[in-house]
Amino acid sequence: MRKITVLRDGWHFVRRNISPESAADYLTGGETVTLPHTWNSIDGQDGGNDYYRGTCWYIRELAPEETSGECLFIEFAGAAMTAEVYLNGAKLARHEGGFSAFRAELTGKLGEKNILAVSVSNEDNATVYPQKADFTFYGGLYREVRLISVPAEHFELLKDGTPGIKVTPEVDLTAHTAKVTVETWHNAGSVEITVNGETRTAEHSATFLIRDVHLWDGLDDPYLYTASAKLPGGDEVSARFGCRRFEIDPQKGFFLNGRSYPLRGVSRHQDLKGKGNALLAEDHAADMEIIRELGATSLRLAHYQHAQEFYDLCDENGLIVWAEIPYITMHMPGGRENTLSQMRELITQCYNHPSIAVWGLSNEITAASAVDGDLLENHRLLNDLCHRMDSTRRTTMADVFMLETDSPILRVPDINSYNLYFGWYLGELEQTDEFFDEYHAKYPDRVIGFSEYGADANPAFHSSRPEKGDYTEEYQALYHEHMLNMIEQRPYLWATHVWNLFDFAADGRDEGGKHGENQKGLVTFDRSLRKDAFYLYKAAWNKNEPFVHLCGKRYVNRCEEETEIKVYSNRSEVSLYVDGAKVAAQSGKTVFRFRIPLLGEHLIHAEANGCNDVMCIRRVNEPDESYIFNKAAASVTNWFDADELDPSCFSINDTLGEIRSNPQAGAIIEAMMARGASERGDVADAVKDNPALQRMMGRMTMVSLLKQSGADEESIKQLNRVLQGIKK
Ligand code: GCB
Repeated sequence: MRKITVLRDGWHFVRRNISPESAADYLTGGETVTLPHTWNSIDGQDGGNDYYRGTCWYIRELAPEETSGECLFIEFAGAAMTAEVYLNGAKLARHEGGFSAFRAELTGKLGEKNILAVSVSNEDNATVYPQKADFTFYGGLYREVRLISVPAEHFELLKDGTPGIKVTPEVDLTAHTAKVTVETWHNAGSVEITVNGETRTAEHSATFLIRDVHLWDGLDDPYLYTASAKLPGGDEVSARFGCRRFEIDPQKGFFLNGRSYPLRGVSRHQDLKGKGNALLAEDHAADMEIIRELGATSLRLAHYQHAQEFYDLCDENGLIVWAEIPYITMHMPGGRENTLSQMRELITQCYNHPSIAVWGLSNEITAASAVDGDLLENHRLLNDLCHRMDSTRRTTMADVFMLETDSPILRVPDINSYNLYFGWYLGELEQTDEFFDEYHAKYPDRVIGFSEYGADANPAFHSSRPEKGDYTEEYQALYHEHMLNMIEQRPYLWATHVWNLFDFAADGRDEGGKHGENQKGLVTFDRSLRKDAFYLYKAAWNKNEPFVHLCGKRYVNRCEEETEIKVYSNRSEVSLYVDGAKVAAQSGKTVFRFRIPLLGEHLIHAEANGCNDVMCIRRVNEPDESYIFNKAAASVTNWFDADELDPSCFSINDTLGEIRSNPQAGAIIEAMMARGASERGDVADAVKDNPALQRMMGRMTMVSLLKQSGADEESIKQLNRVLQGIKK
């Protein structure tokens, strides 16, 4: 029999590096912690890019009853980022990669007293990914640690954290059958494998035929089967699996079980305000509830392997998943082996999940690296590895917007996707539409998707004239209205994922009124508030729960004679009531806009097929300053147009490219832009020298770049004065 003991309590935590020999000294006194645990739950979320990245230790004495059994293994579900495991001072294992599980064997190494000491490090280095990315690299034993006691004859436990059983269902939609191959790894003479009530004895693997198969059919019916395997000595493993068929067409997008099934969804990071990445099962379940409410069909689980509990939830709830490794932003020549081992572990550990459709090779890897031979080779090796380990799934990668579409790197994965932030960081919303139209026209036979898009919003900020870069809830909503429409008109996009479902920690960021947070979430970091844009997607995607949502509930004080009331709903008719009287009704889809005069304080009520929502707004005489992030810039809208400019000299109306072509003017701009990039965190700072990005920015006027960066009035005027002093 297999016995699993979760080692939750009784860990002694040392917040610095110590020698393994001295670990026992820390069993008394000091800090005791309960797992899951991270040491960066506070300093990794408060901005400043100054969270502790170093080595810490977790020490625990194993009780005799915990170590019983013939063979004993220890399993770490996640140790971020590099871990070394010691038993009574002797090293048992080292593991590089903070997101995959690994195990070590304790059999034959146990003594009378058993002291387990684990060093965990999230220190920066040049070999273990991720090293440069827009999220906090929390350190710690942030998932469960378990002791697994098994008989002498047992399923394999060490190799790449394997579950010991691999299930491959192949569905024949016409015959309505599934051929299910079950492979196992063990040290016994034979194994009994059972699928769907049928049992076979085999050396290692067996094949079954399920007739009249019950399909795993996405959100509608995510039916799961179980395959189990048992050794004569009693050790047993099992895996749930789903019988489904995925197809991806360059013209028609994604197909599930032979029917068109557009993958429309969101990305998720595994962290939570105040807890970091040390999530409990209930935190994962609560996130899944929000995803179900949204009605997404797909999730991109970025940018690394997520917890097994979460892939399980995806299986159970019928989500279709993009899984990936943290090969991100910057290629490290010394990191090749690590990308391969992280991919091997991802596939080994996640293979059986029916929800997973694609393996992601990398994310924006050319943002801070050139496409050279080494980077290409690394991708080819990863791609081949995926195909060798899994012939049933496709590979993909998330390309950075400035990667040329004819770059050879795009030919490596089976299918591609782009992360595009036009209308947020750079450029206008419509450039997204143009990008995909051009790509699809140029490469009609290539599958293309939209792996990231989003805009930051702090729900404290509001405006009736939302603009790119203002961090208002209203601009985020407008941005997503555009994107939703763009996507609906392009069914060939094989998958689209909003960046991000939740705000998340990026300790290097300091913007939009918050420190250390990326605020592109549709829901706040603590999950307490759904921003308006959340309801836009709910209106478009959730087919089951009728609802109506009034936008702008937090935008109470409005300084205008007439105001827009915007309603998101998945019903086709919406009625609007002001102070109890019906003022309008509208038929339509998803977004309903009304305009009403503002006289004083009003009770607004929207109704659609019995669903209701209410809010209070009021007219004020002065703009509510608390709604404005960049007060200085907002108060001087258009001041510049009135200025008299000398056309023979430079001004902020010139493009960045024009200004740069002059050495004197160019040097001033260079220094200013470097400062701006560092406020947006590590990644902005690292990519600022990318040639394609520079080219794209070169075409924009200085004034639009400044507006977007949130520069204040005095700095803008000052820069203009300086530029006006430089002859063209
Ligand atoms: C990206 C990255 C993601 C960032 C995001 C952003 O392209 O892939 O990790 O968080 O942009 O918000 O800038």
